[in-house]
Amino acid sequence: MNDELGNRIKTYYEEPARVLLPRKSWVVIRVDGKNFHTFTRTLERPYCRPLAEALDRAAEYLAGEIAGCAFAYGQSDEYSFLLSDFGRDDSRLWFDGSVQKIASVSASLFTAAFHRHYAEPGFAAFDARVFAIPHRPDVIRYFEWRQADAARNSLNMLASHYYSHEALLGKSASEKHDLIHAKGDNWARWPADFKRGRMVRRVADRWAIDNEIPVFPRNPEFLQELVPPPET
Ligand SMILES: Nc1nc2c(ncn2[C@@H]2O[C@H](COP(=O)(O)OP(=O)(O)OP(=O)(O)O)[C@@H](O)[C@H]2O)c(=O)[nH]1
Ligand SMILES: [Mg+2]
Repeated sequence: MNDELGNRIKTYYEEPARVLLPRKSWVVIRVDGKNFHTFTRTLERPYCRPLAEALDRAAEYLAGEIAGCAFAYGQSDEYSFLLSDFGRDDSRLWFDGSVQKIASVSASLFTAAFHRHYAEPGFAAFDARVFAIPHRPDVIRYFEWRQADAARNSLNMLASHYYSHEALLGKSASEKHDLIHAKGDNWARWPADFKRGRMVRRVADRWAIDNEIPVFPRNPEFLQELVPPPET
């Protein structure tokens, strides 16, 4: 009876909700702080390094757990992981490409690792989404897009450090730069990791943080070398 009931539940209800990612594709997992606008309210602005470092440690840990992880890129309250199953015909995607399993395990491992390294009170949570990108140039564009977001976020954070929300409404990026200059500061002089984001990548046999990554479109070979080539 119990087997029958279990089979019924599984075949009627659980299996139809099992979504699998395609094999032989690039896969991105993006983990993002849930409601960090509120969680970070009391943290240092425009850039809270202990927060960034706890995110880095969590990303280092998760990169080590993900089968076939190539690298991870992080900025603001998010980290994106690139993985693939290329080069090994017998290999499977992480969790056989099960969307629910990958997303839920990524979010929970990242949250647990973040809290191990982040001592402040408060309870952070992260969501995760996972998707395949079958077209290699779009994998490169994906990371360029997240890095452009890092530049926009850091400019907004710095501008709102000096000006009210109302004073910045409708202002273009170059107007925000001018307003920051008027306060004697300069976005360009802020550290690279604040403006461009950070990377977790393999150095020798271990995962390491890179705080000095280039602007991707200005150094196209940087991502070209990190994104796995397609299988032929
Ligand atoms: N104080 C501080 N806040 C930061 C820093 N980095 C990121 N944040 C905050 O993190 C937020 C991230 O924004 P989002 O991910 O778009 O929004 P969210 O509030 O997390 O909402 P959801 O992601 O939709 O759950 C920003 O609005 C900032 O307030 C930092 O270095 N210092
Ligand atoms: Mg968020």
